[in-house]
Amino acid sequence: DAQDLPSVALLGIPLEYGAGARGTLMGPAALRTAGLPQALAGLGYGVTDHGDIAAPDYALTADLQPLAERCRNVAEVAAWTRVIHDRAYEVLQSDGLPIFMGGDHSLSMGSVSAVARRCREQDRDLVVLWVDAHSDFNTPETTPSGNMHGMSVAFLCGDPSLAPLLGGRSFPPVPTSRVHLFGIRSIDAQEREAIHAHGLGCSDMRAIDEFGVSVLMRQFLEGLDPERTHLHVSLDVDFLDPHIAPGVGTTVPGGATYREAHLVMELLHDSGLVGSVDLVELNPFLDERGKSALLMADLASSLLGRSILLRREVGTRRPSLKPNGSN
Ligand code: 5AB
Ligand code: MN
Ligand code: MN
Ligand code: MN
Repeated sequence: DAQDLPSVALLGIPLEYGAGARGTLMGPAALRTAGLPQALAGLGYGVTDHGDIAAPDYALTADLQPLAERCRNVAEVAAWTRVIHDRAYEVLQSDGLPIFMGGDHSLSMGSVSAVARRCREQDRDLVVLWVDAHSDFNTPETTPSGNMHGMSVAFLCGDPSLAPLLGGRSFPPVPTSRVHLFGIRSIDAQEREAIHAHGLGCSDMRAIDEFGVSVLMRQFLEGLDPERTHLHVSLDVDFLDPHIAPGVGTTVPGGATYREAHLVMELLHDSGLVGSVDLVELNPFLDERGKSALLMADLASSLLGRSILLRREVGTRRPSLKPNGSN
């Protein structure tokens, strides 16, 4: 029923300093051009578009100096992380489900840290579902590229070497047991060791091939406390197979199909637990006639209740995952 739907808050984050390829700064504009605000309004949500965050001034201050050698554009990324965190925290205080439209994946250091801070205040358990070809668990010490979009999960789990990025702001690190990586098929050697050592949840592409997204997603969701969980979904374009989503700088073969990706979104929607979303890494400069932008907008619609293309009704498809059947 449309009256029960919360409002949605869109925040554009035109950031590209964390990625190896330029062009993700055009991501928010492309998601709007693909019709994301209209699609969500069409589902019955009240939609507030907070516009794009303006590029902050930056400087390589003494606190960042130790990171400069191993992290590309660290001054720029730090300045962005701080302004994203502050703006996201403001948006989280007005009610509504925020969608952070990137921008490269380093933006999640700002958005998810703000969500973590808000969850602590509201006494909710933050769980992060990282839907990505990569695990983004590198640190300045282990990164093979220096690209900071490959370090976001390590930052959010409290890696001390990355803490200076937030410039004195504090947030509760996300416990590694409350991070689940989904769709992973490209991990660096030291990243793999760290993921095992820290016990992050992981449904990699091998598991998806063997068991299917439905079984894995249901297992993940069944482990969450429906009364306490705030689920943050961080969706990287490269989760998708490059044939259906070429508009990303870090394509990896063997990604999710169109239907697998929609089913993930539909199951997440049915859980009723999603409280905030990142749509990241869309690079319109590399896209083909907007197809990746259109797919990301469509997946966001599926996540919030209905596909633009298939025009199904909200919540009529399958039994709820919630024990009491409310959805
Ligand atoms: B993305 C790589 N592991 O650290 C690195 O696109 C790739 O946000 C990171 O998932 C990809 O540079 C970061 C090789
Ligand atoms: Mn990523
Ligand atoms: Mn990725
Ligand atoms: Mn990427």
